[in-house]
Amino acid sequence: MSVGKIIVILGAPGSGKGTQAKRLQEKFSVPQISTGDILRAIAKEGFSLLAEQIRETQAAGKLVSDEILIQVVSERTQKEDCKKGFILDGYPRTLGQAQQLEGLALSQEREIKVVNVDILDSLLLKRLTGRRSCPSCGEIYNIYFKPPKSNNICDHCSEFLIHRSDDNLESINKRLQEYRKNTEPLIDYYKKHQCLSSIDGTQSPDEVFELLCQIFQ
Ligand code: B4P
Repeated sequence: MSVGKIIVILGAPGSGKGTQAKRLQEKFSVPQISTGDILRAIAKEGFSLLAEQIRETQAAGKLVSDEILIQVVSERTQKEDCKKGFILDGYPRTLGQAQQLEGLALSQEREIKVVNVDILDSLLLKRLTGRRSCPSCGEIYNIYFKPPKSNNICDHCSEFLIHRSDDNLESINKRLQEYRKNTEPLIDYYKKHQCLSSIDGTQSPDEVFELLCQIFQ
């Protein structure tokens, strides 16, 4: 990956953005910035109005406001570890966020490269309801496709795995609606800006990773 780039991973909830962004982070030694993870961390911090707002919004499967996201991303991308570039996992998700990202890229003199992970709706349900994650190391499992060796325990740090509060049928339907309305239009937006590649996300995690490496090396 050439120095200084901003990699954006677009895709429906459950398309595998987080799974792949974590692997890319290791391969290219640039940080994965998951806005979902950052928001969950703020929500866990305490009983502030902001934490409560985020907890409720995420659990309902709605999008957190652009104002909050713009602040979160600006702060995170100014950190020292972003100097060589970074991977945005789950950001932008609205046109307003995409426009803000352009301003950020311009001010940091960086190029934006976007990859869309394409997936069939029929696969999303099992991926999301089956997802479990480790609260300590962040490893993502799936009870159907990638179960941990020992039931509900992380293979790496022996922590109990978490089932996210938004990985239930009602929130998943809402998240898909939000995706269709706010995020899917970004595919055309980035096509027009000629910085978009698309890959088939229905394949195995190893095969999807191989496709991504071909794009970014
Ligand atoms: P996120 O945390 O970003 O989560 P996601 O989109 O649901 O999942 P992802 O696509 O990363 O799937 P994963 O790799 O885990 O967002 C959660 C919420 O945060 C949003 O609803 C919103 O409220 C808020 N939020 C975040 N960013 C925001 C923004 N910019 N603006 C406003 N609000 C924002 O994979 C899913 C499952 O599939 C896993 O179990 C995995 O093991 C499995 N899997 C992955 N790849 C596979 C493959 N190739 N084959 C089989 N299984 C696979």
